[in-house]
Amino acid sequence: MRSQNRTSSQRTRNITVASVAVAGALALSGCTSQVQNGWLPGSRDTTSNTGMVTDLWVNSWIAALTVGAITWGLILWCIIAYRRRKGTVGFPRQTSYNLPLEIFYTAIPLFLVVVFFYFTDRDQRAIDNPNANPDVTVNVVGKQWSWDFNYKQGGIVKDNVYEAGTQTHLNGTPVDLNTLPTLYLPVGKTVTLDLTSRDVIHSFWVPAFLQKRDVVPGHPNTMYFTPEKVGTYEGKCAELCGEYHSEMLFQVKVVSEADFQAHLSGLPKGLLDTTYDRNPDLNQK
Ligand SMILES: [Cu+2]
Repeated sequence: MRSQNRTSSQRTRNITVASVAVAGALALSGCTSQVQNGWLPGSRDTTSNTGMVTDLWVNSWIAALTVGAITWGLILWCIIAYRRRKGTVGFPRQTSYNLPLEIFYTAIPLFLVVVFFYFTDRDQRAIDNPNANPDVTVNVVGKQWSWDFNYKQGGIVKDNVYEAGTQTHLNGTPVDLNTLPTLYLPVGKTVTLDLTSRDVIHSFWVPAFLQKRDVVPGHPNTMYFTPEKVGTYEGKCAELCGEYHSEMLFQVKVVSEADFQAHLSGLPKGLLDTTYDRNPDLNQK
């Protein structure tokens, strides 16, 4: 009896040491910004929405891992505490129906789903809340296989101007970033993107902005945010849209308002409207 107690207390000590080591390692790794960011691209102040999206992502993982750790712990405990011991014969005591346990494993997952839903819905509403008077409105047009950017007059944009993107050609050598269609946005200004397509379904995706939205012919979509960090960000089409889908690359440059105005003044006047659409359904007259 005595020796058994000693081994079990030793085991408890070993488990305690191991848990402290694991918790310590986790706490230390928590210091890096990459971990705090949940391994998401960009940083939490890239746009007005990235902080919110990062928090939702990281906190969901913390909740999921906490539940996971408790579940794994209970599974291990059952395996060890109720293992078959030497000299046991026959089946263990058979039980069926345990009402408290059944209520527990129905109520807890339901509670989890409700909590996840609440926070997701709250953040989604905030992110999709339209800008009342956006400083900049750009009609981003997806087309096989590039993008057009129509800067619409209004807010701080003085004239209708456009940039017509041409397809990137991936041939095994590094892409010349300077030739990519580039969407310029002024830092700290509210931006509304009207997303439309000339042909098939595309998807506007700037990974660092943590927002992605489908670009659907005949169904305009919208994206709202305020870029908060000057920089150059990679973008791509995220919806398989045909043979050269992977060449549908673009850049977003977040610049000062002066640089933004300087860029706009160098662009051709007018808008590239639906004249250039080639949606087979819409073209049939
Ligand atoms: Cu596409």
